[in-house]
Order: sequence, then structure tokens, then C-alpha cells
Amino acid sequence: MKILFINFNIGSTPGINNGLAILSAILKKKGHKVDLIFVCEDLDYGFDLRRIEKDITGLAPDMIGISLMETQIKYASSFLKTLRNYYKGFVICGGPYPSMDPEGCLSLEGVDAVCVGEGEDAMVEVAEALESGKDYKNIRNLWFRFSDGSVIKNRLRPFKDLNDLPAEDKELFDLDKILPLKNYQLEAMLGRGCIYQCSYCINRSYLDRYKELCDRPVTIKDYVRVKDAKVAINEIKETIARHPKIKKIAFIDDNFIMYDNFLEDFFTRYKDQIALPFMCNVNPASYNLSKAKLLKEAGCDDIRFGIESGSERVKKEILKRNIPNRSVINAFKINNEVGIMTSSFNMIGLPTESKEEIFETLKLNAAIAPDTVKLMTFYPFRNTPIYDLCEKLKLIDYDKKFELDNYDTFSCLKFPPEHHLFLRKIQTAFNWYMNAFFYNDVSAEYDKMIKHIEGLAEEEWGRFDFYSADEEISRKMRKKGLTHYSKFVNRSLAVKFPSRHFN
Ligand code: B12
Repeated sequence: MKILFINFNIGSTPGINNGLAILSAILKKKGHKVDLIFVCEDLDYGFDLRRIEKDITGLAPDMIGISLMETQIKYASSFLKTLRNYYKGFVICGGPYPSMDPEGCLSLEGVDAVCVGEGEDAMVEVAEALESGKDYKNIRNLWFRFSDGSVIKNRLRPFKDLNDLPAEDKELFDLDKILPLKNYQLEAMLGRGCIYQCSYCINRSYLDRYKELCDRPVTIKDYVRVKDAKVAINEIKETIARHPKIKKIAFIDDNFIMYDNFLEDFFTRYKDQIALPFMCNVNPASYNLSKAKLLKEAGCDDIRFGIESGSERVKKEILKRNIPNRSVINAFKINNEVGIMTSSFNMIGLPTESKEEIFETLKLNAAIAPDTVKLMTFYPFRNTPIYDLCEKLKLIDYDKKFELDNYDTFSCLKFPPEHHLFLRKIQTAFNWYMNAFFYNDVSAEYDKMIKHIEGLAEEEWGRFDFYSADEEISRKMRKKGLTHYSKFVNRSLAVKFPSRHFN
């Protein structure tokens, strides 16, 4: 049958949707035809409902599958409101948002089914059932809504062994256009799941849903899986053969070093058969010198560490992420020793977080001095423990949340206006605060600038041209060869200059 996937990737850098890439591979293997509409301004496909209608009508699919993240619901729902005027086929949604809030997703206009959790077998079964006119109501992982309003919620099948899956169909996406936008860095995800239970991440609730809805007991060991080294290497090699300009690999698994028995075998093959520099995500709690040496030896030149907060209280009580600052400092020390670049990822605007605690985050970043620093404003994902906390504290402004594409603009929590203004100033000028927290020659100049912006009222702040000021002062610092952070490329990213990444 003809299946059309739709992926909204608006207001965010384009990336391959690994979920759709694997579903496409499996469906094609079973003889189905698969197309994709990738709605992404950076790839010249903006949110244009008439264009989408024309393309859907032209392709005339038997089934439409929409992959959804929570930040894209507004696009999906306004698309769905128009879809039923011209499309009568089967519509199914899957991905992180439907898995976390299946009832909410099923209530969107025009949706026949949602996939809860992993979708490989469910998608094949529903395509086969629809094609042959068989009953599909009992397919595991799928929840249905019928025209009379009735709903069927099926149970889940256990997690799949990733080695039983074919290679992802990455070519479903226009890699020739996506790769140059990512500086020819290929993103690869070799496993699934995470051993940590942070309150703001979907991993914990994802596993809880499986524990609740699977017939047999499911543990974290079943959830955290990785492909065999040989399988993973072959998949990367095939993509590089098709796109020889690829110059770096980004392993986007939640914590690359958690796959204990995999890394040595994988790296031996990687050095031998791929030999490109790579970056990966690492949780500072599980990092040590021997892992650092192993990574460095294999070609790792950059590690992204989730710091999230510099406040021990916020980490422990709110984020349920018991990683003391000393472990963070140690991880960065190790990387400096072995010579691997570092990026840190942070959040502000957390429930109950004070101004002082936000400064602790910026001070910790100044102390560890990563090559790049990402700072995002907190966004609560449905069905996560921190979302429940925000609800309990009556903090969520649901309309604002619905409007957000991204989390580098403003907070959707109901804070007093002065706290919102403070958060916006920090989100924009966090690099200035970090420079001030160096407490050295550079600091005095940034201190002056900070005093100035702190005195600005809402409207004045709205008119303040931060980016020109930042560029001007950074140019001066660069001329003098003084280490400092300046904003680069996007609002949530600051780069340490002189830079090992950029000139
Ligand atoms: C790779 C990745 C990206 C990539 C690719 C995004 C994409 N479209 O998939 C990039 C870098 C572009 C990206 C961007 C963003 N991401 Co992101 N990303 C991830 C990451 C690290 C891995 C996702 C993945 O590949 N998983 C493996 C695949 C196999 O699983 P899967 O996608 O869930 O797919 C399976 C099922 O869901 C299902 N399925 C999926 N789609 C469909 C469709 C149908 C029809 C069916 C039946 C089934 C089905 O079947 C698949 C196979 O089993 C996750 C973290 C994580 N651990 O998952 C965050 C994550 C998905 N990202 C998240 C977010 C919020 C973002 C951003 C908003 C970040 C930002 N500030 O810009 C943007 C939004 C992009 C967008 N499209 O709107 C959140 C989503 C939370 C939520 N509840 O929605 C996650 C969960 C991280 C988190 N904070 O917890 N991301």
C-alpha cells in the first residue's frame, strides 16, 4: 500500500527522524511504497497548508502517518483540521508526543489511531490489515478512536531487539540538503533508552508506560539496548558510501558510554573501518579517565555533557538528577587532560528555581569553561514527573505552552512578570554573566554591560540590540586575545573565544 509520512520540523534545526527512517525501512521491505513530506523551513518547505494539500492529493496515499513531538502539536492540529476536507484514508500518529499523551493525541480532529511506544511491528501489522481488509482493532501498541466516539486501548508488546531491525532508511530524508546544514556531520543513534530517571525527560515515563501495559514484566535492562557493533558499523559505513562528504559522526544516544560491553568492540571496528572524528553525549556521573582515554583513542573530539543546573538543590529535588557539581568539574578536568572538546547543556526557568540558583548554573559553567555552552528555557513535557509538579504548583500557562516551538524564547510557566523579564535577559545574555563570573580582566567590561541591562525595563529591553553589543565587545576581546564567551549562530548557544570550533 502507499504510505505517506508527515514530519513537522518547524522552528528547529532539521534532522533525520530516526523513528520514521526505521519504519520506512521495514515497510519498504514488506513491499509497501513510502513517501515523506518533511515540513521544514530550512529545507524550503514552510508550513503551507495549500502546498501540503496539493502534495497529499498528488500522492494519494492509502494511509498517512504523522510523527509528532510535543512542540509541534499546534502545526499538526491545524493541519489535521483541514486534512479531512480532502482526505478520507486512515490517519495514524506516533512518536514521543503520542507515546506520552495518547489520549490527547487521539482527541485531535481526524486521527484514527495512535501508536504508543515503539512502532515497528504495529505499523507493519496495521498496513497489512488495512490492505487486506482484515480487522485491525487488536493490534498491540495501537489505540483507536472510531467515528461513534468509542476508543480501544491495546496493550504493548515488549521492547524489540535492535539487531532484528533492518538498516534505517535515512534516504527517506533529503540528506544531500540536510548534511551541508549540519557541516557534513552525520547523526547516528545506535541504541535506545537511558539508565537515568531524570524528572524532565520522557525516558522514565516511557518505561513506566511499558511496565503498566506489557503482559510480561519489563525492566530498565529491557529498555536500554544497543545494536551489535558489527551491525552499527555497517549501517554507518553504508551511509558514508552514499554520502562521501560526511566528515564527522555525532552519536546522539542519550549517554553513549552507558553501553558497557559494546564500546570496546565498537571502537576497534570504528577506528579500522570508519576513522572519522566523532562527538557523543555523556552523563558526567558515569564518566572517568579510562572512558575518556577510550573515547579519545577512538577519535572522539567533542563531548556534550548535560549539566542542566549548578544548584545542588534544584538537581536533587526538582530534576531528580543526583550529579554533584564535583562530578561535573571532574568530568571537565578529565577532558582537558586528555584533550577532548566540551559542550555543556543547561536549563533555566525551572519550577521553584531562584535567581541565585540560576546564577549558580552560570557560575558552574564559568568554572568548567566548556568550548560551547547551550542554555535553554525549561519546557514541561506531558506525563513527565516535572510536568506533574508544575501542574501541582499550578504553574503551567497552557496557551503559552501550545504556542512554543522551541525552548530558547520564553518560559510557559506562570512566573511573576519581573521573573519572566529576568529569564529573558539571562536567556539572551547568559554569556555576559559567565564572562563576569570569570572574575578576571574580562569581567569588568561585562559587569558594566550587565548593570546596564539589569536596569532596563521591559520595553527598553525589547529595544536593546543585544547582538550588536555582544559582537562589538567580543571583537575587542578577540583582538586582545582574551578568553570570553560570545553568542554564535543561534540564541541558545555561546562559544568560548579563542575557539577550537570556529574562527
Ligand atoms: C534525534 C532527536 C532529535 C533530532 C531528530 C528529531 C526527530 N524528528 O526525530 C533533532 C536534532 C532534529 C531533534 C530536534 C528536536 N527535539 Co529531539 N530528540 C532526539 C532524540 C535524541 C532521539 C529520538 C530518536 O531518534 N529516537 C529513536 C527512535 C527510533 O524513536 P522514536 O523517534 O520515538 O520513534 C519510534 C516511535 O516513537 C514510533 N514512531 C515515531 N514516529 C512515528 C510515526 C508513526 C505514524 C507511527 C505509527 C509510529 C511512530 O516508532 C518509532 C520506532 O519504534 C530524543 C531523545 C530520545 N531519547 O528519544 C529527543 C526528543 C525526541 N527531542 C525532543 C525535543 C523536544 C526536540 C526539540 C523541540 C528540541 C529543540 N528545542 O529544538 C526539537 C524539535 C524537532 C521537531 N521535529 O519538532 C524531545 C521530545 C519530547 C516530546 N514529548 O515531544 C525528546 C524526547 C528529548 C527530551 N527532551 O526528552 N531531536
